[in-house]
Amino acid sequence: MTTSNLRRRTLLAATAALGASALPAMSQSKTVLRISTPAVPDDWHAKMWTVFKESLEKSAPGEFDVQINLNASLFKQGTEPAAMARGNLELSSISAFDIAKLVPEFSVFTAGYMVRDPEQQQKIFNGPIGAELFKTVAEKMEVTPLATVYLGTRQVNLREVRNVKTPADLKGVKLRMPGSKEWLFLGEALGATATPLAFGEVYLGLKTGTIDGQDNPLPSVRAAKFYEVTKQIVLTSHLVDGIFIAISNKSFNALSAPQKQKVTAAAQAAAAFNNENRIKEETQLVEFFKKEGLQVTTPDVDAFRKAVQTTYQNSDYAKVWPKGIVERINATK
Ligand code: KDO
Repeated sequence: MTTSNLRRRTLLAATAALGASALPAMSQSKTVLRISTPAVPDDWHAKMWTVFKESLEKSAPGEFDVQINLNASLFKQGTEPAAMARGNLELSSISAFDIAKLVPEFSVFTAGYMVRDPEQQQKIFNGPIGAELFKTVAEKMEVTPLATVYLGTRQVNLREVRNVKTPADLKGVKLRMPGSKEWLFLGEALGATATPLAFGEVYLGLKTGTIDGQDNPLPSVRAAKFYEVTKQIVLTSHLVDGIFIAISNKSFNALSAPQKQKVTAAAQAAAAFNNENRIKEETQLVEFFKKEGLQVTTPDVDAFRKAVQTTYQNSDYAKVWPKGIVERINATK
C-alpha cells in the first residue's frame, strides 16, 4: 500500500468512527416518538403523521425524533393501546372500539348511527363530553388523547353485486370486521355474519373470497385498493367513525410544559390536515368508484338506522352508557 493510500484509509476510518460516535450522541439528546398505525401510506390518516413530524420540526427544532411506522409494521392493529400503556410505544391513533374495551361507557361511540357528521363529531369531542370521557381514558388507559381525527363514514363494500335495501338483505353475508367483539357486534347489527380479520389481510380475503365484503370509509376503500377486488358499495353510512391521536402518559409526562403544548399542537395540525382532505375526498369518491366499474347503490338507510339503533339500545352496551349521554350527543349541534 502506498503512503498516500494508507493516509486516505486512516482518514476514512477516523471519519467513520467520528460519525458513528457523533450520531448516537445527537439522537440521545432527542426525544424519540415512535408512531404505529395500520394505515396504508396513501390514506390521509397515514399522511397526517408527516404533518405531525414537520410541525414539530418547526416548533421544536432538534428536540424530537419522530419515527412513523405504517401498515401495522411495528404493532399489530388493536395492540397499540396496550403497548402505549406499557411505555413500549409513544403514539398511535386509537379507535372508539379500542377505548371501549377498557372504558365501557365509550362504547356509545361504537354504536351505528350515533354521530351525525364530522362537524358534530368535532364538537362532541372538543366539548364537555370529550373532556369528561378523555379524562377517564387518561386514567384508565395510561394514554392521553390529543386530537380527534375523522376516519370517514363507514359503508358496506361487497365482492359480488347484491340487492341490499334493508339489514335482512345482508343475511348470510360474511362481512369482515376488525377483530374485537365491539366491532363484530356492529357487523351483526347490520344484519350480516361478522367475521374478524386484521385490516392488512382484507385485500387478500376479498380477492380469494374468504370474506364476502368489508366495511370502511370510502377514502380507505380507495387507499387500500379494495375497489380492485369488489363490485359494489352500499351507502349504508352506518358509522361516522373517529380515531384519536393519543400519546402514552409515560412519554407525555416526561415532556416539559412547552413540549407538551407543541406536541398537542402538532397532533391537532395533523388531525386538521386529515379532516379537511378526507371530507373533501369523500364527496368525490362515488364518481371514482363508478368509473372503476363498481355499482354504488343506496339502500333504505332509515331501515338500517332503525334496526341498528334498536339493537344497540337493547344491548348490554347501552346499560353502561352514562345517563343522558345519547340526549347530550343529539343536542350537540
Ligand atoms: C379497519 O380495520 O377497518 C379500520 O378502518 C379500523 C380503524 O379503527 C383503523 O384501525 C383503520 O382500520 C386503520 O387505521 C386502517 O385504515
